[in-house]
Amino acid sequence: MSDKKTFYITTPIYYVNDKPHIGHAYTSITGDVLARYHRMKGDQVFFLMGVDENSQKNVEAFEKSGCETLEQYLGIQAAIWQQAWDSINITNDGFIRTTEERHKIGVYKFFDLVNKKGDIYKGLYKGYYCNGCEEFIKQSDLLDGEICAMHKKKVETIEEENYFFSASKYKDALLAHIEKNPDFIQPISRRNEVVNYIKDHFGDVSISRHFQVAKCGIPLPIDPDHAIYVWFDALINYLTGIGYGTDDEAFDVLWPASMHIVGKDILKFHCALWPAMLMSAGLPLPEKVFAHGFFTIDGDRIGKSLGNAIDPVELSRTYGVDTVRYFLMREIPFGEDGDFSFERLKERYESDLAKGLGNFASRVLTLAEKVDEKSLDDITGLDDEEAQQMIVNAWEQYAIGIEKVALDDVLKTVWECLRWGDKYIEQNKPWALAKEDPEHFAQTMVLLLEVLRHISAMVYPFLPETAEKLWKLLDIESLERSHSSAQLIKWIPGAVTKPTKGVPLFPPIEQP
Ligand code: ME8
Repeated sequence: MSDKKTFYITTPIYYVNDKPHIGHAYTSITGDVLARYHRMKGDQVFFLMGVDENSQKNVEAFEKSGCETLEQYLGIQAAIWQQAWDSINITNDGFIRTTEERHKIGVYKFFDLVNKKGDIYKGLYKGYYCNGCEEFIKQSDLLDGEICAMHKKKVETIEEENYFFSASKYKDALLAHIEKNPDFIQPISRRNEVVNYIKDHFGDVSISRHFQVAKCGIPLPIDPDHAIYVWFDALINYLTGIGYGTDDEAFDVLWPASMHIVGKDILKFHCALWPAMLMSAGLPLPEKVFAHGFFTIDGDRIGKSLGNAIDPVELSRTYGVDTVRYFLMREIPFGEDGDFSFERLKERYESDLAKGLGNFASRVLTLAEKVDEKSLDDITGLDDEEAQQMIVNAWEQYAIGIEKVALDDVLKTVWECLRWGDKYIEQNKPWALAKEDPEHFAQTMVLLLEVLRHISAMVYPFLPETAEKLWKLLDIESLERSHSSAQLIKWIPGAVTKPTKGVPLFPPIEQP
């Protein structure tokens, strides 16, 4: 693990017109796994999340909500989203709402720079608008000439006088940046999609809507009858959430972001419009944008209208927070889409968690309790080269997987270690050694406890509750509290001296 550095990571700010579903949880948990990993590594981490409030769809939801004011509705909804993340153990350091004053201050500062650069002009927009995407759409992207391909709904036809951002000025610079920085768009498989979009479709962008149609939003400083278009406003959250315009010192430490995590649906906003805006304002670009695939439910798109959205908070109440986190992280193959089904969730709980991790931990801890306490830190004569190498290799693979955000691969690596441990137990039969050769038995258990200690650290970013339970059973301090995490990946046989058996980590689930 490298020297301490700053790691600033973000998720999209979600619309609050409904409560979170497992698709949002997937992005948020991905961010959390990376944030926790970097904290464990000793980096200075800032993990920003938030909510996108200046959107017409929030206004529509408010009108149906029975709340007295939009402000009241947004306040209730913002709290619901933050609480949802707390309840699935998401450790975001900041939470930004785009109706906050600090956001408005930063947006004005940013707009001023872009305007002074000569990149804002007034023009006529004639075309199509999808409320679901909050986006102006080209006819060539519509199905049957009038249907949004993403939301499967009829788009609005509009003709408006709007303010535009001269995004096309930055087309060549954007393409050059992507060419020069092969890591900018991740996974690589998505890069061509963005390059083609920039070459064929990227042009000047309307960045305002008249308040008569927008109904909400931050007034445009140069024409207060207009609201700043939601995407132009929303993207700036990545700056205002860390102090842009209000706390320059904090901002300078953290910007540019190490990584924006987004779903594939909003990749082009983050890899085309956003960098063009930053170029115009003279700010450095984020290091990476990672776009993940989408979850379907039993093969269908997740949607309010389909009535199939699964609440991650309720799901966690039934199956456990770590189960939900594990399942979502394990089920989507790197860069692809994945499907959610309760059958798969239960299968993975049984095979990977109860029979896999839970069983291995219980075997090791039950046997270890039988060793005379004094012998557990005696490592003379320990033949552990193969185990040590296995763990060193696993950490290497782990770090590579994290770097690529191939989190399912990272988990596969951890489960390889478990399998190695299970095989070691089968081959060395410690229960027999306990009777025949107490010294060899103690050495075998020293080795297995060290493997389990490493596994507990490896699962921590994904399964924080389980890791905490394991640390208690292993009688080692929590990584977060101990701040000695640089020691983490070292092979230290004898580190565990007072293990206890405890209760099963993954007991049978009580069905609802
Ligand atoms: O687009 N599978 O907000 P949003 C995986 N406010 N991830 C999913 C998903 C699914 N089925 N459904 C949603 C917006 N997501 C804007 C963002 S950022 C400056 C502004 C996740 O509430 C995924 O991360 O529609 C996707 O990009 C995001 O939720 C869209 O959330």
